[in-house]
Amino acid sequence: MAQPVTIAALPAPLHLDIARTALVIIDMQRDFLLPGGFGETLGNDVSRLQQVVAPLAELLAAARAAGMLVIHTREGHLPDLSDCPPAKLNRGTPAKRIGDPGAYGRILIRGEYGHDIIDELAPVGGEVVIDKPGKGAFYATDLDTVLAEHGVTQLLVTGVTTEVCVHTTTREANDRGYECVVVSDCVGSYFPEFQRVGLEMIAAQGGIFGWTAPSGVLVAALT
Ligand code: C5J
Repeated sequence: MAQPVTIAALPAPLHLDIARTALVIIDMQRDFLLPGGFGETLGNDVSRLQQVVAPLAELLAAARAAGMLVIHTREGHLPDLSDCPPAKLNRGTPAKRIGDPGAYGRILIRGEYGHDIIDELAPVGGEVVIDKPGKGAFYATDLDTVLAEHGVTQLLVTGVTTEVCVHTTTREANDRGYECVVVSDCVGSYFPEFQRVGLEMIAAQGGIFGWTAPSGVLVAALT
């Protein structure tokens, strides 16, 4: 296990205790990332999320090599949609809704091909997979318990989308007392403006709910 280090981050350097840090990979699911999937049916350019895959795969490899706890999350629902509030299910006028048949099975339904994590970042034995019905990874999950069991106090937050599930999870984690580093090239948004502002919001006001740093800094710290 790598030793504690101080990393260059925004808004200020951060002392990172790698033995008490987890890599959290949010919702790198086929439904959000693959051409023809749910994200694209909502009118989004999924290539913007694809840019995250290579740097995140490199960071994941470094975290695994360092023996760091790795946690993957998946946004989705039970097949009967009993855990999907009508306020979420009926939102807007999308071409397809959660639970409808899509290019990769029923959209955002647990057990379907599209709900699962892309091949490049597939969990390996022992890695925790948190299935979450909401945007935040703490709501209606045992994530907090898992982190406490492992003595984790700091999180490297990655995944998609920056302004939705990454932000919600980071804000919740911050409120629960975790120090969060959002890895700037390992989070992605369908909207370039949201990506830029979403990252700026985290580190503004002295790091109002976290730090940001590029993956190169973290890979170097882990190796
Ligand atoms: C969204 C997510 N954007 N994982 N989900 O609906 O950010």
